[in-house]
Amino acid sequence: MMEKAAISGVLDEIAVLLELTGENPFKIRAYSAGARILETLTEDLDELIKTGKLADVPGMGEALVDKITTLRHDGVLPFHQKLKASIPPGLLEVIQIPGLGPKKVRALWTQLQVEDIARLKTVCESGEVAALKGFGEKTQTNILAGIKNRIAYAQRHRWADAAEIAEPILEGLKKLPQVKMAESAGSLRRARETVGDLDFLVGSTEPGPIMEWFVHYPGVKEITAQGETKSSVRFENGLQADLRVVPPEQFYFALHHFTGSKEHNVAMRQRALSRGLSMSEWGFKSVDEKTVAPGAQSEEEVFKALGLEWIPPELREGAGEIEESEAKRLPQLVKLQDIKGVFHNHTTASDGDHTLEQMAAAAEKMGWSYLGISDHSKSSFQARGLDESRLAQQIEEINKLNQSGRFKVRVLSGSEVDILRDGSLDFSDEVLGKLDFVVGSVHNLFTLDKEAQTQRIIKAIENEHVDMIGHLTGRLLNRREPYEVDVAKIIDAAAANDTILELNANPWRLDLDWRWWRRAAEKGVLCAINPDAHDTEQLGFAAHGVRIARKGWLTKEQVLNTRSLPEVLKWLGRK
Ligand code: DGT
Ligand code: CA
Ligand code: CA
Ligand code: ZN
Repeated sequence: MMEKAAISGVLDEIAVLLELTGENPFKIRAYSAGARILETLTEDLDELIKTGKLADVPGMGEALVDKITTLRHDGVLPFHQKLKASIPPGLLEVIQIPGLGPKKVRALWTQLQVEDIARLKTVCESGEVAALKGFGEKTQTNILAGIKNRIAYAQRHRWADAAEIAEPILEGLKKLPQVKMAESAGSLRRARETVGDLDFLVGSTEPGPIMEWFVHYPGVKEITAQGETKSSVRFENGLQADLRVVPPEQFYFALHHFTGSKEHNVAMRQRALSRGLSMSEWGFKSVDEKTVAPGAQSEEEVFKALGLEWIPPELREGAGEIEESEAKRLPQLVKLQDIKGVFHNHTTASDGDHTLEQMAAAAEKMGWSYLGISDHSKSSFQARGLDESRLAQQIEEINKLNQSGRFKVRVLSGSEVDILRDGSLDFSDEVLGKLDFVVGSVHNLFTLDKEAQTQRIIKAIENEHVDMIGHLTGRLLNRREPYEVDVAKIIDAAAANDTILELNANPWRLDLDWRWWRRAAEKGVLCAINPDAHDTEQLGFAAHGVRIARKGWLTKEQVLNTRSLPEVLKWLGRK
């Protein structure tokens, strides 16, 4: 059974589709009118259908009654589906651009073959749109701006980009004299890989000046809402931010609420209710209104009032964290300070920007005791991958550097060796055997079918020289989807062969995804947090990796590079 609102949505879409196909205006109007009538109908729809009285409603023709009846009962309408299939799917996106109605889109489609946004952009840039009757320069410029905003506004933002904007704002807020406490909440605080919008929360009794400061913050491009205690702004890159100011005594309840997630909040609220408390962003209220509900001077106290230990924000996804907290079984999450070194980094020998020495010096500055170098192998020619003789030369250089005693950090010689189509590796076992460690990675043939891709990687996992698998799914956030691979099967194979799965800490990748790690660790798979640094600065990506590892419930013990150099060497020599 389809809801009334959904039915009227379909009718509206039919009207748009008809207009795109160039149907006559009366027919089009009948559908949009039908949608309006349906929305304002006060009588029971099923009753009207059953008694045949729907046809008596002014404006309802027989055709409309039929279609509404079918939608109500079946939830789909063949007429609508056929109509939709007759139109390039991209056109429905084109029509979302501000200023483009069905009539204009039809002109673009029939005269300039615009079937999607990409083509629309091309014909705007070439000036063909301006030349079209009824369009002109100004319309063309507006369409281009609309396309640009659409991309920027629709996209979620990678965590690192969002954090870069959020950090100075939070610091600025904390310095305002009226501010008692301030925090970032929402998905940023929960360490999601991408962030929809920022959520700032402030405790204060004097919101006015705080709001003023916020909406005039440099970099704010647009104020989308300004109220007494809540404002929203948009930045240059399309990211939006909400600021809420609450009285200090409500702050920790609001912080908890706006940190989310929604699923976590729902579970917390249920737990509160079972204890006679209703819970909201304002605080607790006793349901019987006889007992006094507890307040909270910290987030710990919010949890404590419900018999729980404080739950790290990274874990608040409604995935059993409340049960674990109740049982005092929450994991001791890995910390950045636990990291003692990293594997998988590149130098100028392949596609890195800094030399071996520069990378070693930078690793030492990070306070690490080992640095793995794994440049590309020969098949990755576009990344200037090393062949056997250049690799032998690099091993020699690394040995010399280690012996020279110039750095306290021990450099480990490795390779990010390409996994070939059939799962064999770009170097022979003999060559691989000379390295301190080996990362096996897929860098091509992303379109292999799932079964073939999975078998390919499993074969590499089974190679005794392969210590870890790099960026398992190949995803680039907002840019490239992961390729098809059976992650559950890979996890089993990694566990069975004592092969590590990398947590690639590049903020574009964060691959393997946090959603898999708890399961992987439970199966006994060890993690390595790998910056995959292509310059000295990117060694700092390790922090992103640690954040995602925490989000994946990982403890120090489950991450190889929290171990000391001797322990790591022992592990690498395990086979
Ligand atoms: P985002 O912005 O899409 O990356 O994700 P969040 O989690 O930051 O979501 P947002 O900004 O819409 O809201 C922030 C938090 O506020 C959210 O995580 C939980 C809380 N919240 C918002 N709407 C609701 C709701 O309808 N119900 C409940 N229980 N909590 C909500
Ligand atoms: Ca948010
Ligand atoms: Ca928000
Ligand atoms: Zn790679």
